[in-house]
Amino acid sequence: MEARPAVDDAALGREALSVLEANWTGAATVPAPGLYPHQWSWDSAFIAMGLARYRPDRSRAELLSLLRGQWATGMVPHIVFHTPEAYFPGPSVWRSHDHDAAPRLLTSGLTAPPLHGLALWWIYRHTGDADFVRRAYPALAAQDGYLAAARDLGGAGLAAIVHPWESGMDDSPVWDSALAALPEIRYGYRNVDLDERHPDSDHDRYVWLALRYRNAGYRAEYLRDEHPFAIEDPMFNGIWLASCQAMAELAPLAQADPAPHAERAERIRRALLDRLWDGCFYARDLRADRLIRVRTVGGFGPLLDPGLPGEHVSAIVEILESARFMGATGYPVPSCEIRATQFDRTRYWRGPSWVNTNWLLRRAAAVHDLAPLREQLTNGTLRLVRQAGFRECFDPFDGSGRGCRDFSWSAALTLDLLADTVGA
Ligand code: 2M8
Repeated sequence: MEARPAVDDAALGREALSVLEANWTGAATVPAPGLYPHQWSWDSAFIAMGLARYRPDRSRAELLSLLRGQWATGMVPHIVFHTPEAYFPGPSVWRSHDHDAAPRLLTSGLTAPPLHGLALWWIYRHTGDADFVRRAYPALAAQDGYLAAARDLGGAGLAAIVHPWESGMDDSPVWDSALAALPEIRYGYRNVDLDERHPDSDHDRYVWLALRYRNAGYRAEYLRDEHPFAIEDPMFNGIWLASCQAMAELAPLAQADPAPHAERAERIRRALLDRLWDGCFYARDLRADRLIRVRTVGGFGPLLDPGLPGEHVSAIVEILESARFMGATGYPVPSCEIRATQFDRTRYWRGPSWVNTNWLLRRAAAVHDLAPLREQLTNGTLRLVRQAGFRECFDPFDGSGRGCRDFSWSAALTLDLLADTVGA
């Protein structure tokens, strides 16, 4: 069922809820029927936040269901397979069941942006449910511990991603140079047949990287010493920082000490500024030991930090509002700088606008009291879904929908925007 453009906010809200109802499997919400038939990690965090004011029961269930896939190491996997539905790469590729630290549920072996601390805070803020905080807090503290212990591959306090899928922005041009440095692989695997996606050669490299990590037993030492892809990404770390701050506020409710969370947030901030800043935030390739100077929406991630110094806030907002990003497109926020040679308005994470990144930047605007920017992001995002429906992403110039339909985070975050607009 495609969500049709709605004529008023109440109808739009009902359509969003019906998309989420249709995508609920009984255990979790799938990102979209058909293309993504399992539970994805940061999708679930967005869905939980979007539902917090409408269906607090489902919001809590969404987060808990994802955490059932958490490994004993604290790692929250990027996919949890609740059903036998076909998807590539599925359980037979990841083989989580062969790993002692993995849970009984089948999962992938990679992680995803750690948005879940912020999601827990969001649920608490809108429901006041301290029991739920007490219940979910230990798992999220363990996730934080995992990132600090196993992913600080650069040794300065940032978490490194070890696969493009871990960024959530799979085809971003930021990964191009690191992928190009890998050997040429020809498996011929494909999970979807969409021209908007990566070329086959990239997809084969994705699979090759995942298999190398799996064959090394998902060991942290292997990641540190041998894995050929290790990148400090500003969006992943900006989200981690926001979750650490959220956990510092929640810790007392769980009779835990907030100080380690606050200290971690400060360490991430310092490392972001020391290692990724050069007029704006760039990702750092740890294997090539250099900044990757491609500006994408990922570079705005550290804006989620209320403690980001004012001069950095102004510099980033200027770029965001400039003709390089939302200043020139009709709709916020292109996923890649439109003047970059890699920009492509039709290709997944290489140009189109996404509801989740718009929502994160709107949150960042709220954190820094940037009311006009917040309003622009709210209105622009609502215009996109009103006109094109709950699509996976959108052409930033004409607002037409791209990727799959009935996409859960587009629906869920629309609900959140509507709740603020109409005061639900
Ligand atoms: C996309 O990622 C998956 C792999 O994990 C894919 O390309 O098949 C990304 O947009 C990611 O951010 C998202 O979590 C996932 C499910 O919506 O799809």
